[in-house]
Amino acid sequence: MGDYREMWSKLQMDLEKHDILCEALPQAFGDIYLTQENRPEAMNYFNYALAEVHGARIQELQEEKEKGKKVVGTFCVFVPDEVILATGAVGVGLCSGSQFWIEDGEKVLPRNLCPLVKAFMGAKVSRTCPYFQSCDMIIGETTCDGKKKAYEILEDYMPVHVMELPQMKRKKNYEEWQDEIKLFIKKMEELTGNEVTVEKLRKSIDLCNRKRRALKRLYDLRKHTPSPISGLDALLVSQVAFLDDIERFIEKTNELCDELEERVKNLKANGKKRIVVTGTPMAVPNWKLHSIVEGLDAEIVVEETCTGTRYFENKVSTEGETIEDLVKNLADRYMKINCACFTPNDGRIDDVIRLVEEYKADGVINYNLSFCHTYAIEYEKLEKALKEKNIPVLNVETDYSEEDAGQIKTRVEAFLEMI
Ligand code: BJ8
Repeated sequence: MGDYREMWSKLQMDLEKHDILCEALPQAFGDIYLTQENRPEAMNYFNYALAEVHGARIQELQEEKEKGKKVVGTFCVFVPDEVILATGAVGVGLCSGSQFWIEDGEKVLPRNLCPLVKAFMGAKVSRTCPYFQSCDMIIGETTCDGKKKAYEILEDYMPVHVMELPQMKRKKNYEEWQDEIKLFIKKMEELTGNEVTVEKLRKSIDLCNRKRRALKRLYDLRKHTPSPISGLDALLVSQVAFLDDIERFIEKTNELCDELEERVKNLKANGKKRIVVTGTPMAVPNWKLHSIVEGLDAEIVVEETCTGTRYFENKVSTEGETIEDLVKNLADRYMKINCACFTPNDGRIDDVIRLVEEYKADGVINYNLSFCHTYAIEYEKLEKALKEKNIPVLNVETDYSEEDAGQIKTRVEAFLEMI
C-alpha cells in the first residue's frame, strides 16, 4: 500500500493506532490467502483491492466527495443500495470483521455482545476506519437488539438514520417496508440535494441487478465438483463487493467468472468434502472459519449468509411507471431476504436444504457469532430439519479472536471424518 498518511490525517484518524492495524492485516492475508495453491489469475485484482482497502479505494471516495458526492455507510443487506445510487451518493458496507476493534467497542458497549456490533462501534470510537471517517451518514436498521441500540450511541459520533425493518412477513409488513423505503428516499434527497426520479431509480435498480447477476454467476460456478475456486477466494470477492466501485466490481467479477468457466473444462475430482456454511455474516477480515475448514482439505462451496447468497439472490423488477411502483418492487425483493431477525423464518431452512442439493454438499456448518441470539435460537429448528433429511450439521459459535481456533479445528476435523 502506498503512503496515505496525509489523507488519513485529514480524515482525523488516529494514525498511530491505525498503523498497528495496517501491520497486522497484510500478515494475516498473506498467511491465509497467498499460501493457497493454484488460485485463479483474476484473483489478483481482489488481492489488490484488499491490499488497498484503506488506501486507493479511500482516495477514490475522497475524490468523489470533492466532486460533491456524499458517502453513506450501511451494516445490513436490507438497506437498499438502489436508493443510495439514485441520489448520486456512494454506499459502503462497513465491514466490522476485526478483533482489533473489539477493545474500543467494549469501552462504550457491554462485553457480552455480538462481536460485529462491538467492532463497528470500536472502529468509530478509535477513529481507525477510513470508511467510517469518510461517511457523511450511517444508515442503520432495526434488525437485532444489539445493532438497534448501538445506533443510539453511534449517533453521538455522526449522523445516523435508522430504518425500521418489520420482523414478520405479512402483507402489512411489506407495506410498512415500502413506507420505510420512501422515508429513506426522502432522507437521502435531503442529504444529497438530489431528487430521486423514476429514471434514476430504474437505472440504479438495473445496476444493482447486474452486480447480483455477476455474483450469482460466480456462485453457480462453485456448483461444479470440485469447485473451480476456493471458498476463501469466493468469500473475499463477496467481501470486496461491499466496498468497491460497483461498475468495476461487476467487470472484475465477470473476468474472474470467464477464467473459471475455462477452468471447469479440465477439473479433476479431488475427493474433498463439500460444505455449505449458513448463519451470521463474515465481514472482512473475518476469514476464520473458512481458513480452518479449507486448511483441513475440505471445500466451502456456498455461504447462506449476508456475505453470501442473501446478498445477491432475487432481482428487483424494473417494471412500473412511478416511484411508488419501483418502491414496491424494491420492498418485494428485500423482504425475501431470510434473516433470523424475522419470525417465523422458515424460508432460511428451505434455502439451506435447497443449497445442499444444488451444490451437492456433504454437510452444513452453522456459523454463529457469539451473542447473536436470533441465529442461535433458530439453530434448533435448522438442526431438526437437516437431521430429518439426513444432512450432517455442525454448529460453531465463535467470535473474532483466535483463542478458540484450535478447538474449532478439532471439532471440524471430527465432523469431516464423520460425514
Ligand atoms: S440481514 S444477518 S446483515 S441483520 S449484528 S444480527 S450477527 S447479533 S448482522 Fe445481519 Fe442484516 Fe440479518 Fe444479514 Fe446477529 Fe450480530 Fe445482530 Fe448481525
